Amino acid sequence: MNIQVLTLFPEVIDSYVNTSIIKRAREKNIVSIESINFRDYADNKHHSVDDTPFGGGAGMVLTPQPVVSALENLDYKNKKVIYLTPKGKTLNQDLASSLSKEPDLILLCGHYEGLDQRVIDHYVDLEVSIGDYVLSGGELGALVMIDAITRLIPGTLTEDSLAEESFSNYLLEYPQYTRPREFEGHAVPDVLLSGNHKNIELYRITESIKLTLSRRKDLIAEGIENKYFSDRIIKLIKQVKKNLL
Ligand code: 6GU
Repeated sequence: MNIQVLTLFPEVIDSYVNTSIIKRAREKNIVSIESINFRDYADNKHHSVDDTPFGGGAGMVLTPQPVVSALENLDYKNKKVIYLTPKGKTLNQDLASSLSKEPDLILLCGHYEGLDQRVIDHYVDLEVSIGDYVLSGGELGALVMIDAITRLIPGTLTEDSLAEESFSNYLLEYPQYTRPREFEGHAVPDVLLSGNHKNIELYRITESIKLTLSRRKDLIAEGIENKYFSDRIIKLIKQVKKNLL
């Protein structure tokens, strides 16, 4: 997959995508990520990219020309253009999963009061938000999307770690422990030290179900609605609800 990020702050994007799992995915050529400063496409002497809003009001609006020139330079017609904005469709695991199958994404980051509506209307395919709060610009949204998408592309993670993750199966992940066996008087659950893999698996699924029922009942309801759970998991959910486990 190729991801191109149009931003006034490319260094913000570059710093995070040169770290950890995304860095490794780039090195393995699973994903290419390029940040582009659309200020470089401003055709005025001062490389200015914003102006006051027609009709008045606070703040500045990004002018269409630099953004559109940058998009044209990127052959945007053959790519999915996404604008990061609090007005967009809220990112979730399903949206990340469907976007992870796109060959080419262009992520457009606004700043100030955002983009001129004509750019959104005529150049943007999808508007995405990362949650119900307002950020100063789209860069954090773009990075959140890049992270969520990259880890879903085959080869980035091992099959096992992907399957075990929260949300990938409508259940929050079970708790993890490592050495030492006892820390500040708190012991690791005995079952994890038992070496009995069937019991460990049952303990983990049960803990996942308990945690999800207490924190995110909506995920369980969604998993049931999408007929995601096996008969065994459904039975365990019922038992946990009845306090039998
Ligand atoms: Cl993607 N951008 C901005 N500026 N604010 C947001 C957001 C994105 N998602 C939630 N709030």
